[in-house]
Amino acid sequence: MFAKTPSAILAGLWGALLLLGAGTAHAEYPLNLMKGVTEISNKVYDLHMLIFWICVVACVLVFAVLIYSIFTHRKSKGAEPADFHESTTVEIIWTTIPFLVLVAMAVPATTTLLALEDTRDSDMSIQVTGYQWKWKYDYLDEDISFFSVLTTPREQIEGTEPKSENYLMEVDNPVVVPINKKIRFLITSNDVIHSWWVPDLGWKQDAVPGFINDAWTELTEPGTYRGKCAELCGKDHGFMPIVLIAKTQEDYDAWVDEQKGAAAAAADAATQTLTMDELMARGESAYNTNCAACHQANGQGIPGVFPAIAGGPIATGDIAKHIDIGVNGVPGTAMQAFGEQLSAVDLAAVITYQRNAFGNDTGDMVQPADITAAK
Ligand code: HEC
Ligand SMILES: [Cu+2]
Repeated sequence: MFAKTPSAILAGLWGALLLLGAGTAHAEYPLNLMKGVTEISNKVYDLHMLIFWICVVACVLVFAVLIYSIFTHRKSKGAEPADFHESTTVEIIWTTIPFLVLVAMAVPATTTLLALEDTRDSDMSIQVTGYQWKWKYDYLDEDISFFSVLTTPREQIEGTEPKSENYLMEVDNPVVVPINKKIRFLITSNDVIHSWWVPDLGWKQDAVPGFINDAWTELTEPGTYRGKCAELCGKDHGFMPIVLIAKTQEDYDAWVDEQKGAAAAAADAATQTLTMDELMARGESAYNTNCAACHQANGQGIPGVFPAIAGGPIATGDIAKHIDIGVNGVPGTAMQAFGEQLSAVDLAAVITYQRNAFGNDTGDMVQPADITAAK
């Protein structure tokens, strides 16, 4: 049906691409760098445009001279090549001009880079830690600390439900900051290399285990800014988005109070005794958010990589060992220490759930106090 020469195939592919391009809205795929919403991101954009136009001018000039020379001095017109060697004038010219162009580019580039890296005199600091596959935020001045996990339901990911507007770009606990404050981010990782990237801020920063990188931003407009992990960090790399919400100082203060209230309530809840139904309901949702990425929603795991919880020797065996793995993880494996990630209530519930779901029927209940004791 089709001519199978390489050029015909290439032409076909090119045609298909053009068709695709024509069929999709241009606004969704802007060709240029985005401007972002901060002073720095605009500086980065301006720098990018400046360098771009310098390149355009250089390109036009060089090709103009080249094409003109080839055309006017071609052999068929009887052009005689010059036969001089080592023209000092030419050498000086072709060294000086590029040198000046490079200096003209280096000055604004360095200025922008220095401004981008200057985290001094910040008003507040947030430590950002990458985990497989979620982010943790510690507000160093406020004693607030939480994990931020993807909330897109598995059904949407597996395609059995239509995808929502913020598909794979939504989390349970967004990182909240006040506007008109210089915020310093200290970025690191707990396991592998991740990268914290919110395009509207104009930068991304690697999160490297054992290192602390810093970066800063100052937002002027309240709003929601979304981003994602930008370093290939394993199986669920595409499933650890970032949601940054900028609020007015007043709203931010209210949010801080709310967070402190929630922390107190969690401490309170850790002393309660829950019923089996309560534990199972809470456990199911905690399992789907925190464990299903590896052990799978049906508890079957992925053979050879993530052990099955259904009928598993730990989940149906020694309860103390199960709690220990939940709290302390298995060092050196992808099984993290959830003791510091989940509240005592959630961890008690998730372990109860694992022992009584997927056909496991130990009938065991784990209470928050058991978790606190194991920590
Ligand atoms: C990032 C992937 C990952 C996530 C998320 C994860 N686990 Fe695991 N889990 C593992 C791996 C890998 C092992 C096997 C560790 C080993 O080599 O012993 C494991 C082992 C276990 C075991 C022992 C199973 C057995 O029979 O050996 C239990 C129990 C367990 N995990 C509970 C949990 C709970 C509870 C959660 C959620 C709060 C969770 N896991 C989330 C990767 C994960
Ligand atoms: Cu990552």
